[in-house]
Amino acid sequence: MVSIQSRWRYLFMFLGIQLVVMALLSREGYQKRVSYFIRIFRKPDSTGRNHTVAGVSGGDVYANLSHLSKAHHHGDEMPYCPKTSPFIRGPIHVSFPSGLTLAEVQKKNPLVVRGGRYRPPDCEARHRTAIIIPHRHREHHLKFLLYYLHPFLQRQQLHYGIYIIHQAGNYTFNRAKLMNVGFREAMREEDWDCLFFHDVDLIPEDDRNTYVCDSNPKHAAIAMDKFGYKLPYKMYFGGVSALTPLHYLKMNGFPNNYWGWGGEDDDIGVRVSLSGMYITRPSLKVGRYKMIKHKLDKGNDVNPKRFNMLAKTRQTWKTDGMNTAEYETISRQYLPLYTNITVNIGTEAGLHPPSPTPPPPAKGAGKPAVKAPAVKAPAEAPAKGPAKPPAKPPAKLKEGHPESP
Ligand code: UD2
Ligand code: MN
Repeated sequence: MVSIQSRWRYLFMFLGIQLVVMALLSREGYQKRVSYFIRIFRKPDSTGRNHTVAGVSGGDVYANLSHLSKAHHHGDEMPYCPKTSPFIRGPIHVSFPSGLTLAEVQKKNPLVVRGGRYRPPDCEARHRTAIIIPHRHREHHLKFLLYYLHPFLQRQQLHYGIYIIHQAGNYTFNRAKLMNVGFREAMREEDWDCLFFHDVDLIPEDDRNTYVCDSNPKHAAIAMDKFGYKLPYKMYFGGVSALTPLHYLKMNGFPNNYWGWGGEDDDIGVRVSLSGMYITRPSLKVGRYKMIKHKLDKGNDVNPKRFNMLAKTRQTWKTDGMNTAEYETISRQYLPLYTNITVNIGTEAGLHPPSPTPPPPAKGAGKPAVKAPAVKAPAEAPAKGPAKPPAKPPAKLKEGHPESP
């Protein structure tokens, strides 16, 4: 039998234990409940977590990076960064606000040092990646790319450097040859273990698309808005690709002879398989990019010879590539957000083509006055004359993008 007094005692004890248990559980439960309500009512982008904007999900590319600037330096004793960075979040919201300046980009990236270099401040990076960007007259695009790319790479805890390879003069643009220049110039500076060859107008939309190399050449820009976020064709290798120095040398780099728009990306894709490698890709969900809308640039007309050249890649890849890339470095500038390398890559007629109206040979001179071209002239006649000094200001950016010819 239990007396009424002891019944009350049991009841109080029972209530007491319940209170203690509730107090212990409530700390975590309370936090969860509060954060649930915050998530429901917060403004878009206020926390940097993923949210949905008009059906496209994406977070702020700068979210949660600010505490890095307070991180300690441990000198030689720094541990390796984790295999998967804790900053990786997934989809990134990409938009192009007017009025953005390079000074703002610089302010938002306090840990980026001279020449556009970065190392994680609190751990030893597992990967060293150089970004190579062929460039001419696309400063507006470059500003947006830098705004997104710097924090994107920091989220991945990479040791990285950004190189802009700027084609000097107004002669026809040559994207692939500029990549060869970028490879040589970047490797001259640091022992990069991976190189990302990157169009200036492509903004990655998911930070799980890690800028590290695979065992084989990787095509990273697999899903672009301009192609409806689908791979346009199986061998497509344009936009953004990643190769180790060994991959690059194994396929003799990129071709030097594609002047103007088109074909060079397919040639590079063919080189990958001709040299006994294959193309790897991230998933369609992760390899997503937005291309800043534009028209075909002045000085980058569609290359009419591209199909004929592509048909011959098997015969040409060993004799046209990294082993024959000739150029002259005009300047190397270590700017706050990138290294700018301005380069003379010559013309189809060579690095120092003969002038169009050579002066008559001096009387009694034994040798011809005109120097032979430094690079073997192509079999077909050049489409345009040799490089002229810049006569006009940079072509203005135009809106819209042509249908891919
Ligand atoms: C496609 C490919 C690109 C390349 C090109 C054909 C995509 C996303 N990209 O780009 O990788 O194969 O076709 O050549 O499909 N550039 C300048 N200044 C110029 C011209 C070009 O900086 O005057 C650079 C810039 O980095 C640009 C890149 O070259 O992103 C490719 O040129 P594009 O953007 O005009 O060609 P697009 O978009 O058709
Ligand atoms: Mn483009």
